[in-house]
Amino acid sequence: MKEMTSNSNQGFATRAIHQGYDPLDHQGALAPPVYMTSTFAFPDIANGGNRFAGEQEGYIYGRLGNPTQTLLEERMASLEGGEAALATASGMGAITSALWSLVKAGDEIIADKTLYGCTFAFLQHGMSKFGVNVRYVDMTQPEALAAAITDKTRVVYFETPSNPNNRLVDIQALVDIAHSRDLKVIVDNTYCTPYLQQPISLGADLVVHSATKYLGGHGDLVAGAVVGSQQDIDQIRLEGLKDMTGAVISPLDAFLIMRGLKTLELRMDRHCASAMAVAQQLQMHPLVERIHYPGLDSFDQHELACRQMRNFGGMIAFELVGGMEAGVHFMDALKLATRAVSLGDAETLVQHPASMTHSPYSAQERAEFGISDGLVRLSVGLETLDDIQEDIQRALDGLDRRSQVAVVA
Ligand code: 4LM
Repeated sequence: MKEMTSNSNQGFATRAIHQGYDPLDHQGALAPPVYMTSTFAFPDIANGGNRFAGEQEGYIYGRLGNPTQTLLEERMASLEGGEAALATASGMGAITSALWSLVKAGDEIIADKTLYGCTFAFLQHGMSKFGVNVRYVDMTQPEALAAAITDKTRVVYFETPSNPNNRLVDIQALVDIAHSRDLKVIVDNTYCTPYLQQPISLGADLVVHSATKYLGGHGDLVAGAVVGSQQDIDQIRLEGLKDMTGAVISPLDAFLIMRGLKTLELRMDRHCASAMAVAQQLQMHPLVERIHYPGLDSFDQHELACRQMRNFGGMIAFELVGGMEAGVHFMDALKLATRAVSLGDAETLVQHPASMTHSPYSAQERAEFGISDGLVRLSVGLETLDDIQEDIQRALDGLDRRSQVAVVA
């Protein structure tokens, strides 16, 4: 595999656009070529055998790597501040490839209480089938992690901000506790992207991403990534990805993620600015009962958000007076926002976690883990802010009228 080279003196956007690629090495092509190939020719059998044995450089087969994928991996490693990266077919491909590589039957994983629904399903129903015990603690309270660690614990896993309700975890505090017991810390950085938060600089061992979201940014692909030390990434590539999940990224998707990365900084600035404005708008409305947005002064972990994140992200969760029924009416009344799962796209997306992304949690688990049935999740897009706000205002005004009619009746 190609050595990862990083010019960390350059700024984030510069590296997102240029890292690892010189057009003059590629016939002057400004955009990197897409190597649409499943396998790679060996000059002779001895050379092929040496590549398999890891004794000679060179690509072998598409499930192990591809030059388009390698370039994306170099960019992701640079942007997250890791030694190496692995691009995968999906965020779940990244998470499962990493975890399958790091634990064995009898080991224990400690995870945060609030996770993306399929991550929870994988841990709760997948890992447990193979004798790996998973326990959940409230990682907003670092001492809860300290109390939960046993001799069998190998990995600490969390999202921050968490999907769907934007709880924050103090990365540095958790890393200090985990490393004092020789545990690996994996942080899902999907909500922030490396532009807003770099867990490795705070001591995390591995960062995982759903690149489907902000990294790709255009709602046209499914992909993922893992970033960490060269040793961990080699292990995850050669065990987790090659032999266990097979979740290899397609070269075309690797190209599209790199196209997305070129505008990541610009897009994130806009997502953050618009989300802040929408959060303030929602906060002022009398029918909004509770709002979870790290940028608001009223957010109970606002101080941690200011310390840990460059800006506050594009995701808002809130609950309306009238609970789930009001939330459903609100979402159905939106005309510009699209009712769809996923996040981080140019389009504003709205969805109902309890019946959609977090339906793998049972009703009891959702209640226990703070995912209320009334929660509405909004991924604030890149449309003209006035239009996003007008759409939301109109849907809220519709609720207002409904509640007045209800009072009169
Ligand atoms: C969603 N999320 O929330 P792939 N990690 C986080 C995520 O939000 C997701 C994944 C991993 C949503 C998908 C429908 C924090 C996904 C999984 O979907 O496998 O790329 O990522 O709406």
